[in-house]
Amino acid sequence: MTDPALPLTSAPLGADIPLERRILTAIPGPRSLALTARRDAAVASGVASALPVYADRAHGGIVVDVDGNQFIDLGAGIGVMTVGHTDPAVLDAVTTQAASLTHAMFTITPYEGYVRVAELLAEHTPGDHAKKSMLVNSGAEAVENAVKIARKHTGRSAVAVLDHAYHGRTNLTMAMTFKAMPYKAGFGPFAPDIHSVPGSYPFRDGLDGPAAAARTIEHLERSIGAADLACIVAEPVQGEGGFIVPAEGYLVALQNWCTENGVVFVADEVQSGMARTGTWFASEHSGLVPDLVTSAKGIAGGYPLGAVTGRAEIMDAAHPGGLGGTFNGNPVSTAAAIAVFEQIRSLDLLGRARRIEGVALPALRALQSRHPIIGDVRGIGAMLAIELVHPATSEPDPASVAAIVRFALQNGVILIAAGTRGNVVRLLPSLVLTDELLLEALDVLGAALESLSPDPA
Ligand code: PLZ
Repeated sequence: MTDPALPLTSAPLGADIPLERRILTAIPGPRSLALTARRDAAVASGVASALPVYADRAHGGIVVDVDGNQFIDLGAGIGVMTVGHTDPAVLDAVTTQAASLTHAMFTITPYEGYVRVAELLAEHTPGDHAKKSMLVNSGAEAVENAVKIARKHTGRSAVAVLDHAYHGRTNLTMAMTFKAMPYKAGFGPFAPDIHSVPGSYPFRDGLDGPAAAARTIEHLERSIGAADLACIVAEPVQGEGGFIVPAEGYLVALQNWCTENGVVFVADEVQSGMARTGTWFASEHSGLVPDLVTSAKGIAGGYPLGAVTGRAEIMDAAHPGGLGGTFNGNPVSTAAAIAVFEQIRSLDLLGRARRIEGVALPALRALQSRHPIIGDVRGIGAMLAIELVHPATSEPDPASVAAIVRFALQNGVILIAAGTRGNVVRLLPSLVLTDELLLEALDVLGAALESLSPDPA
């Protein structure tokens, strides 16, 4: 018997979507509400969703829900759909690949796509030293493997991470992630020998790069000791933590200390990498040349893929057979990634990311001049954010962020929150989002700010 839940006709394609904002029903609409009821009975409640609408299809920078409402997508599935939803070149690559080889297991019978992605990563990650890569399924798995490799290379076990970091939800990466609720609470015990140290958060700590680095290094030397430290893992722009851009000179000072002390510097570029900030990797903005780089999210146009790329002599520290995994570097995902590299180049998406900054940053600053609730405007390329505060005290204001996200959705814009205090609104659209749609979405953000009741503080 046919499953009654399956549609009888094939769904309309993403490419048929008119690229416009359109609200047809109450938000959430009736079909989303019906799915919520089914979901509540069948899906574990630990898997919560930020927004109450169910996605049906998408194209470019537009997502259509199951009720036919169309949203300008400023979240891009948390920075994954860098090349845009249902990009034709990615679609072509994965359909061709799926019809010829979907799985072989690279550690049994290898295939070219994996090798090609490793070559492309060597070419596009910072630095012109000899590099090698391994491929995985997710960002967390990339971080796990970077730590494995750094430990094997150094023969040391301690790992340092920065306050406000996000590195994943596996046991090791939970230990490396700063925020307890919702990521860690009740899920311990956590992997040992992980140490969180203060980083650089210019809006909150007021320190310049050298001063913030000196503070970090003081903690490293005093509470861990360089001789026991395998690696420091740092996001060049902190993502979940609130799109925090470290002060100028901070990352390079930290890396210099690592080099002097035989500590591996791992840049976690899962969120900031692959063209998001207007360079291939965000490390480039500060002249940082990490020993190892992790990537995932935007690397494969929505297909699961992650990678660790780095200095050949460090990557080769792991013995043959020491790295792997069943689905790692799946042929369909690698085909998608090869198409993504090509699209970033041929559509000049690095230029588009810089253009998005050029359009959005002044608009956000103009909003800040009208709304003292915006304590800080920051970001690079298409990784931009506003931090909301109670103006009198600069204390975080997560309630206003939640209200803005709700208002935006009602008005056809997908926005997502960030920040370890939940008081940051982040913009990380697809790089193919047009200027017109971006400005339209920013107008909705402006209206959302207008709709807030005046701050009593
Ligand atoms: N490192 C820097 O941003 C993923 C997670 C959202 P995975 N960030 C979004 C959520 O609620 O799960 C992320 C990241 C950085 C690592 C990761 C982990 O990547 O692909 O989610 O495992």
